[in-house]
Amino acid sequence: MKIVDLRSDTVTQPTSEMRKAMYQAEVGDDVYGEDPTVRALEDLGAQLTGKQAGLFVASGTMGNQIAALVHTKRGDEIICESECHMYYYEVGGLATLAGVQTRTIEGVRGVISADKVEKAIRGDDIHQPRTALICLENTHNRAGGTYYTPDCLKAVKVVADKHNIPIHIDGARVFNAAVAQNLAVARLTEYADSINFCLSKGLCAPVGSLLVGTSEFISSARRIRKLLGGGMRQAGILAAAGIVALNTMIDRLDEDHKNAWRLADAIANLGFGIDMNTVQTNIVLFEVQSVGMNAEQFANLLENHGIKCSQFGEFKIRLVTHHDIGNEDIDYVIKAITDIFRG
Ligand code: TLP
Repeated sequence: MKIVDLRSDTVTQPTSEMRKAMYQAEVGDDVYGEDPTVRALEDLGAQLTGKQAGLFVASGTMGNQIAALVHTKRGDEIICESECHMYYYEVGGLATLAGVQTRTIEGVRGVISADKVEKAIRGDDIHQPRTALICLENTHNRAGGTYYTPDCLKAVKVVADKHNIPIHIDGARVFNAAVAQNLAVARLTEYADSINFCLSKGLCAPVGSLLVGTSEFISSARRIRKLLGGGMRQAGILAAAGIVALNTMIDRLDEDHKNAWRLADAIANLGFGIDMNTVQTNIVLFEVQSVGMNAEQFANLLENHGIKCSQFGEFKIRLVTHHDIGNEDIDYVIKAITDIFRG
């Protein structure tokens, strides 16, 4: 049976150019700082995002948690959106690793406003924790791949500077945010003190993320990465694929966005619950309650057609488009969902 895997863009296979680059990569012991391919990837990531330095980490989760550990002390508080990945999906790492508590704010389609951020910042009061970090997610996964504009980021930065609080961006899919707005990614990273972005999602590298920031931040982050067991040795084998990802896979994200839109439009026309305003990049979130099903039942019916999805709550389904999904796959999925809808 045909399989169409829309669970996530993390399922993407490395391209043949990546496999070749991995085979040929010049490597060394990266803990000694001697892997030229890792160095080249870190420099490329820093340059693209307009930051001084970069650090290759095993995953987006590791990059985000390292950022929290560098920016905060135990007992501090961080401000973040109520369904952001760092809070929702990182195994309680903020509490167990950094020992911080979260002050969550509900965003509008995942975006938190400068005004709400400012209201959540703690005052100088002996009873209260110190607000040590503001975390923003761009694009926002659970909100449906929605993005922050440079203006929104700038407004949060003004507030952050006023209170002397750093900003970390979980930019797992920040290149999707940049491509969707037709912007250089540096326009979305300039207002952040640190950014983590994933190579292993829509950009198709097999493993890894990059954490970028000032040289001082990255040298602290490098120590924390070692603490977490993330000091990898001949990691250039992996970094080589990351370089191909950054050089060749960014612009094509637009195709994924177009496919997501086409899929979402068909789903909307059938009468499923979907907010088309959230369909901004490569994620389609919709409700199946309106067709009298829950997410599990709907996912099982999709599975009968060989279509894999993610359940995002009792009635919500998430479909993610990516490099390994072509136009004909989208046609196939639309037909299957139409058949399911018509019973
Ligand atoms: N997200 C995964 C799952 O963990 C939900 C997915 O399939 O979307 N930040 C954001 C915004 C993410 O979406 C993810 C992964 C991460 C961080 C973590 O990246 P990894 O999986 O590399 O640790």
